[in-house]
Amino acid sequence: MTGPRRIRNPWGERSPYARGARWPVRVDLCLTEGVEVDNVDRWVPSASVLHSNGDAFDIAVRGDRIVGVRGRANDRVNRGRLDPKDLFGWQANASPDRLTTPLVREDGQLVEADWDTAMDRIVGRTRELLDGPGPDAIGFYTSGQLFLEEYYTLTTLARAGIGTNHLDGNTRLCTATAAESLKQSFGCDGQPGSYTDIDHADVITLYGHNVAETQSVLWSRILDRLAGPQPPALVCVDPRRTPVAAAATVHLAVLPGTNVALMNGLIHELIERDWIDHDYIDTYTIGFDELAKMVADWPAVRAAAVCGIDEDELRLAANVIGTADHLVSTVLQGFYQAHQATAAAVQVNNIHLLRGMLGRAGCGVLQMNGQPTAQNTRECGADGDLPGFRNWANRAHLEDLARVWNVEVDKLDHGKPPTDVMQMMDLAESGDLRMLWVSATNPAVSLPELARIRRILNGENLFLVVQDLFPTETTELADVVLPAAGWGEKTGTFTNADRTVHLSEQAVPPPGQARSDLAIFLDFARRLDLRDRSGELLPGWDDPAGAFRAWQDCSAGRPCDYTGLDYRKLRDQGIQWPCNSAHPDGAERLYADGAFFATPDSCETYGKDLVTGEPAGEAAYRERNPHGRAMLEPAPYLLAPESCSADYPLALITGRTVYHFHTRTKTGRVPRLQAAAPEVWAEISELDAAANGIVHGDRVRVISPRGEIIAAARITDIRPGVVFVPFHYGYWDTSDGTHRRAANELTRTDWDPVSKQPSFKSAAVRLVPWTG
Ligand SMILES: Nc1nc2c(c(=O)[nH]1)N[C@H]1C(S)=C(S)[C@@H](COP(=O)(O)OP(=O)(O)OC[C@H]3O[C@@H](n4cnc5c(=O)[nH]c(N)nc54)[C@H](O)[C@@H]3O)O[C@H]1N2
Ligand SMILES: Nc1nc2c(c(=O)[nH]1)N[C@H]1C(S)=C(S)[C@@H](COP(=O)(O)OP(=O)(O)OC[C@H]3O[C@@H](n4cnc5c(=O)[nH]c(N)nc54)[C@H](O)[C@@H]3O)O[C@H]1N2
Ligand SMILES: [Mo]
Repeated sequence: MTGPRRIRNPWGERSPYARGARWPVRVDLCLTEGVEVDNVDRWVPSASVLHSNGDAFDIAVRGDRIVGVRGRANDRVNRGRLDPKDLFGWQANASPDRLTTPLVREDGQLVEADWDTAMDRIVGRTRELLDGPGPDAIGFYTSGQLFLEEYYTLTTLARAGIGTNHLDGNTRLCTATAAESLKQSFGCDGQPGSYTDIDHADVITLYGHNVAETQSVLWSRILDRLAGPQPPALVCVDPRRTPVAAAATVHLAVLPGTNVALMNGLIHELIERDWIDHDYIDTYTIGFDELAKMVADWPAVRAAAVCGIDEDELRLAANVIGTADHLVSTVLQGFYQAHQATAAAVQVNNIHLLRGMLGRAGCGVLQMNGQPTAQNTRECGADGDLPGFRNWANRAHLEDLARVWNVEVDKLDHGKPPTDVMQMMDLAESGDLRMLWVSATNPAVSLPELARIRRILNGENLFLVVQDLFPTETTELADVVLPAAGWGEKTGTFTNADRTVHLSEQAVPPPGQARSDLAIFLDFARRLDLRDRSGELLPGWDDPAGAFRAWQDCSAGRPCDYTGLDYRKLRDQGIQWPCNSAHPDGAERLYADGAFFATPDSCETYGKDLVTGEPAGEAAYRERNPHGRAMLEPAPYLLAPESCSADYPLALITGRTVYHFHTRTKTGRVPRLQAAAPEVWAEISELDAAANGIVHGDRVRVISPRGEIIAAARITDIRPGVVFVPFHYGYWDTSDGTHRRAANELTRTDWDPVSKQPSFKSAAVRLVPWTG
């Protein structure tokens, strides 16, 4: 077994390579004690579901058991490498406390039941609500962790079958801003760049992205470039000294919530120093004058003062970015989970448009995803979007979708955008939403302001269905719990952050009576007898391959065109969409030709106001962007809504460690990973520790206006004034139910008005030594 070495060194050995060369292969392997490569029964193709990188590997199987994993040497994403979660995460599958039978609530207790009983309760309640208040009383809250086939099935049954507008994914918490920023700038979702851009870049800029811990194989790629000839310069924007910051040429440790001020300062410098590509701007974009006008007020001195950084450092970063030949930028939660999330992320796109750094090798923007299958939630319309990046406000797009599903268009047309999960929580709170079906997400830990979320999910008038692998804080609140088959126990496809599609095949049977999410959704649709306009079953498929084919039809001619893919091709290697007759082997980059999916007839959105989130409407868009160019969009900097005060003097930010995935339902059950980070902690600066009488290792109370947690103090070189708490730790495994460890006890019910993504990285807190 690749042992504890990789716990201590998550990135493994270096394989240096030169600019423009091919990233060398390094095959990582982890097998159970006593198992060798040559006594494995079979290897089953798959990829990681513990982040968005899409690391490809084969699952080692002996008998009916998963006994390890081996990275795929030929895959474009990882070239054989695996990160610690990839290496050990599969061990959670065999955990003894998997959910193996459905549970239903009887006299206040969850008790074991058979599938008929559980499904009859759900179908009974659905019928009752459809006959009464109608489809708007029913909501679905899904994930970024199911498979494409499952999302497309859920979308079909929810939107075309039941006809509700209330379907969203936890992608709302994760990559809603990635999607929204791409829509705002390029007219449509779809990652412009490719991971191979890393191989060619001379500058890599990471905005609020701790890639070293969150897509660590991608960081290995960057480390290997740094170790080779002609290494790239790195610019890191993060209040903490992350491993990325430590390796960076320039580290801008901005105050939380000041990203837009920083971006305006950087763009000011680029324009003032004329580090911009006038031809590109004239030919391919609109909006330059407005942007130039906005940033005119943001000289480095002002931006640096707002961000709490050194003016010369900001200038240096602008110089590095402005003089780059091949610029790659990545953006993630430090930008997305803030009050001006979309506004800030759009400025990164602006830099690439201003510098003409798009659609060429080494010139890519990666508005990153986080979850392994978040891209598919968005593509399939299992979030607040419509399948195939269709525009909810464009009647022709709705008609086209109605044709695909063979239903009446009015069933799909709600005259407003699909409901986001924060709005669903409001609707449940007000009593309008009466049934919520949660699949593959743990909102009782991951949504902001948990005291409120618990109250809502516990509400007497809300019928809560939860479909998971394990008992969780959320299943505890459910009326019906459905045991699901997980990764390795079912077949399906999923797409990573650079549009690479992988196939994950069933390796072993699920435990007990657990069933795949696909089978559960289809069972529900059949029991409800959902039908299309011709009286045919809806969804009209019975298995993953059928769902995939139906999705291919839905994606045909759309930007995310899957028509050229099939399971057989994907068994060999990951392939990037679009994959169709024009691109039979997939497409490395989008927008190579400056042709954006932004014409009024093709765009996914008519755009929103970056301050208010107000949709612009079709007429305004047609007038503004008749030829479908990329859009340079300015944004004013706004103060974060909860600023520090005498009572709450510190800024709280939250995030991740390399060893855990989210609410730890998997990684908490993997001994090596759990041992590496067993308890919640709070990172604080030496200055703040001293001011509060705290020593490294002390237990401290972290208190916000909404709640408090107790965490072990870690004194780090985080910038003074800021506290970081990982959000992984819920309360299900603490003996005392009142002992709260979840960062979201502290966070606020607030979101970016454009993407509706909650601002998990902005709250004010105080620290008090714990004496209990
Ligand atoms: N190990 C591990 N990997 C994961 C996951 C996991 O749970 N564990 N989850 C996956 C998922 S779903 C996601 S979304 C990604 C997330 O991946 P990342 O976005 O890289 O992770 P985070 O730790 O949430 O946040 C990134 C950084 O934002 C910084 N930050 C906080 N506030 C601000 C701010 O105001 N401005 C700026 N510029 N930076 C700020 C934080 O200090 C933090 O280092 O990771 C994926 N990969
Ligand atoms: N404070 C704070 N809060 C945050 C964040 C932050 O940075 N700070 N980040 C946000 C982000 S980016 C994200 S992505 C969310 C993540 O938040 P969640 O989605 O709530 O976290 P997970 O623990 O991944 O929950 C997924 C659940 O699905 C189950 N599951 C896994 N695979 C399957 C499957 O195949 N079928 C079924 N039915 N169930 C399955 C798992 O057991 C687990 O219970 O948290 C968000 N919340
Ligand atoms: Mo995420």
